[in-house]
Amino acid sequence: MRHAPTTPELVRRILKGERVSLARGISWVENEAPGAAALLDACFRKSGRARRLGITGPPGAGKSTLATRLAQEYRRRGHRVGIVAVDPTSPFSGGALLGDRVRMGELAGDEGVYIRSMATRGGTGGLAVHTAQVCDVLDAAGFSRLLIETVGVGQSELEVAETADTTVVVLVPESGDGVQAMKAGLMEIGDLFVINKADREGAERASFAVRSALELRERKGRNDGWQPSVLLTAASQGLGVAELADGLESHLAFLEERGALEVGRRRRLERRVSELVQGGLWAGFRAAIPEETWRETLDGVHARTLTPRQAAERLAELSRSASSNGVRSRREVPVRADLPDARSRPARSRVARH
Ligand SMILES: Nc1nc2c(ncn2[C@@H]2O[C@H](COP(=O)(O)OP(=O)(O)OP(=O)(O)O)[C@@H](O)[C@H]2O)c(=O)[nH]1
Ligand SMILES: [Mg+2]
Repeated sequence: MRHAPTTPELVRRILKGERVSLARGISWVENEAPGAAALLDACFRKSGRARRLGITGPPGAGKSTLATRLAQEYRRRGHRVGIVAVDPTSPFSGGALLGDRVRMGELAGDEGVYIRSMATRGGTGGLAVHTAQVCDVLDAAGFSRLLIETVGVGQSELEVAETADTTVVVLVPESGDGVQAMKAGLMEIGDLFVINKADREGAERASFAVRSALELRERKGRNDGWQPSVLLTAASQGLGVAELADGLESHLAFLEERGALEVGRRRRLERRVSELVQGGLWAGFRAAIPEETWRETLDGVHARTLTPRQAAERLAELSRSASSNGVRSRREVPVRADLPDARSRPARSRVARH
């Protein structure tokens, strides 16, 4: 493929599962290239069959190793497997990508596995939306199990994990001591828990600590009837991996039987639409405000002559009139003249509505 293909051509090749086209299509999505929207629309219509499995946990817990082993296990069960390794910490996919390539090297040459590393990008949707979009492309291309690996250390990572149908939290024996102090978010998103590196000391104790923490979670009323299991694995030796695949499949079956898979998917789609709307509105809003106005307004807030609420209202008003007058009049919008002087108002009413 020397020349750039047209979007319909590329979509056709992706749906046939052509790897070079898949790589190109995913790059379009990541870079928000001109053809990406049409490509995503076409792929989205063909998606919905794959099961999306989140694999998250602290750095170095063995997520990539486990994903590699899990992919092999799913291959034995007749699935085609996509792995999306998300690295939110680096703006370039340098080190992490290289590391994963080495670790996931065992999968090289298998046409039934596709591995992609993603790094943080700005853009309209944010990382979670991009990840979901890449999964749509892989889903449309016929990969039936998608493993989404992300380091569970911050909000955006939790959001990525939440794009999955089911989520595994990978811990290590040493995590046991810190479970009570562990980020509540990580404990709450897990449908299954894995103590990896069970070839080391303390795996049983860690497993017990996680179970106790999960009982607390249940008492807080977060239980949906599913009892998260806690499994032991030694991913580097492939131990416990078949049991993990069984556990994942049980959870998917549990969700399906109760209609909860579709309820969850609907909720996630709603979130995706909301994020896109918010991103689009923000982009339009920001583009309508000249840089100078933006700066002056923030100066006003900093000097406390404007409250944040007043600033936001004024900017929104300016943005609205700029877009209704069109680009032509953007510079003509009287930036300062039409702003009532905040200082002339009594201080109390300025803050009263916060
Ligand atoms: N002893 C032992 N080491 C393991 C096991 N699984 C993985 N490792 C090692 O742990 C290190 C980290 O493994 P990765 O799979 O890269 O972990 P990760 O969670 O993907 O790491 P990041 O993506 O960097 O957060 C590697 O050196 C692995 O070989 C295991 O079951 N036992
Ligand atoms: Mg990794």
